[in-house]
Amino acid sequence: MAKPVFYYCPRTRADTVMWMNEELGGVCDIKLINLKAGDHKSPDFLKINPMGKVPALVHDGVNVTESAAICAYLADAFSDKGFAPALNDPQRGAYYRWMFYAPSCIEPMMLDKLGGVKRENAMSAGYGAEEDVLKSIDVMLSAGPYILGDTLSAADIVMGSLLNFAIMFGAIEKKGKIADYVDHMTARPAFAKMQEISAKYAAELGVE
Ligand SMILES: N[C@@H](CCC(=O)N[C@@H](CS)C(=O)NCC(=O)O)C(=O)O
Repeated sequence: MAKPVFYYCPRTRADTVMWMNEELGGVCDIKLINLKAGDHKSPDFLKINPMGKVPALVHDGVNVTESAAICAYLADAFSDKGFAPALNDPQRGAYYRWMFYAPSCIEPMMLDKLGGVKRENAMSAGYGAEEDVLKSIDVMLSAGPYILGDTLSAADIVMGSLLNFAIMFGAIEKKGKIADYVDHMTARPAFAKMQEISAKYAAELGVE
């Protein structure tokens, strides 16, 4: 199998995919995209991701964009590493559920909160209200130590990364189960390796 090519810029959401890549043992070839220099709006990159955003991945002629989708894709492409439950495993439902919950509910809630956006109608806001999201996160973390109980999966990388960002930016308070979960996830060697790589490339690109 050809190596996936991962289009990466440090200090962005692409760090989530870099973390995933490190968990898998560095399975991707890295292509640096310098947001400061506008590489992401070049005609060549826009063919890969018309959004002009990182991260992106190209593998076997297929373009994959969206951080969570890329993490899920890599977990399946390297299924021998055990980051995704098998297709016939009932855990697959919870795996998909929380993998999609991160970008479709937690992130919009977080961005609305940080941007001071008030949704008048929780019924039509995909995430409902902040307290609904916090209650759901509490349910998600009730089995522990991972989303799937004893089994670590790519959903934890996506969720661990997002909750870590949410705490860093002040969108979610660091306390209780969320604090324990984020501390546990960010103590992983692959997280430290990602941070090291991100810092190295950030210094190289002058985006500290
Ligand atoms: N939903 C996308 C969001 C990607 C995204 O917004 N990336 C930002 C960096 S964190 C970006 O590339 N921004 C450049 C731009 O929009 O010009 C994902 O999760 O991958």
